[in-house]
Amino acid sequence: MKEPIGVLVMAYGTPRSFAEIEAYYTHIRRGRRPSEGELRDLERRYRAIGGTFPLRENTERQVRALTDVLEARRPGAMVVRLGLKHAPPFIEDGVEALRAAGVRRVVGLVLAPHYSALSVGEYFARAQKAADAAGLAARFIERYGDDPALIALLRDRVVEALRAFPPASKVKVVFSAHSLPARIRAMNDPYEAELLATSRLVAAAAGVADWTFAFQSAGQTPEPWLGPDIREVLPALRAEGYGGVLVAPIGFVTEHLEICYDLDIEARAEGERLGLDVRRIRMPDDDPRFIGLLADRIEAVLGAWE
Ligand code: FEC
Repeated sequence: MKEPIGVLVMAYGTPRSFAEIEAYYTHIRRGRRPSEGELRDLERRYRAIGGTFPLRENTERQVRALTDVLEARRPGAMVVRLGLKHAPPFIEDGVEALRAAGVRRVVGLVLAPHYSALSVGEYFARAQKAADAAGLAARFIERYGDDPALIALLRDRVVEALRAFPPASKVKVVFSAHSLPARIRAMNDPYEAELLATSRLVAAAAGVADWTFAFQSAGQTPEPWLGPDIREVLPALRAEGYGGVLVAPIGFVTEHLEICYDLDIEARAEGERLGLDVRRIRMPDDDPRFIGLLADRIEAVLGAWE
């Protein structure tokens, strides 16, 4: 029998408990320990979302759903393992688990649809290094932010959320994604163009002419980050006479701290202060259309490889 093909699903990762927050934050900071104040602030944000770490469960549910779809399509032919950027099981652990399962070829993907050298590129570099060390051949799915299935899913999520606003309200759709250090502009990085392309495609499919794009969740480091930040955009929209804002966080695929705190708590509170009704779309999560498109992309890589 031919050996199975490995699928390495990579995602950001989150702590499993409050005791792990410091190690997690230190890992995000590439080994630089955060100050006491920064640590307390991060703990405060996790407490504000109910003292939970929803990203872990959500990522695991997505991986299970993908495993089931691949198993149904190619019984016994694929082994799926998770590898996280900043928490165990790390990307390197995921590659090792695939090697131990007897695979020789690995297809890697990140649960983030848009490519940047500073985000997805870093996942790939670590996975490639681990695959090289383990003697595995690796290929990667670099992006899927313009996949028609993702656009259709996001279109439906935008349309359903817009319908729930009171009929007379003037609503702006704000597409958003995680900010990155502004130095990516000098690197000719595709991140911003890919985010705008997704925004344009979803807006056109949903028949939405009134939209804009904003970044969110910029890190607390001294260097400049990409903007405008969503918190700056809200007062300007209020001043332009908008009564509602629908945030569509297209740079993410599930709920986590940057959604549940930065948008659902912080941006919503800022909206309330301004008299703006701030809402957001439901995330793709384990919707069969989202999981199906990941499986399609994996099969396309295999088709080109076989
Ligand atoms: O729910 C959770 O526990 C994790 C939520 C979470 C996601 C996420 C996604 C991305 N990040 C990206 C880039 C950066 C850069 C820095 C940075 C810092 C943090 C901190 C926390 C955090 N990130 Fe994150 N990110 C999440 C959480 N991120 C917590 C540290 C405290 C803070 O700054 O708020 C800055 C590093 C530094 O300080 O040097 C850069 C990017 C994504 C989206 C793509 C992806 O998922 O990989 C890009 C989810």
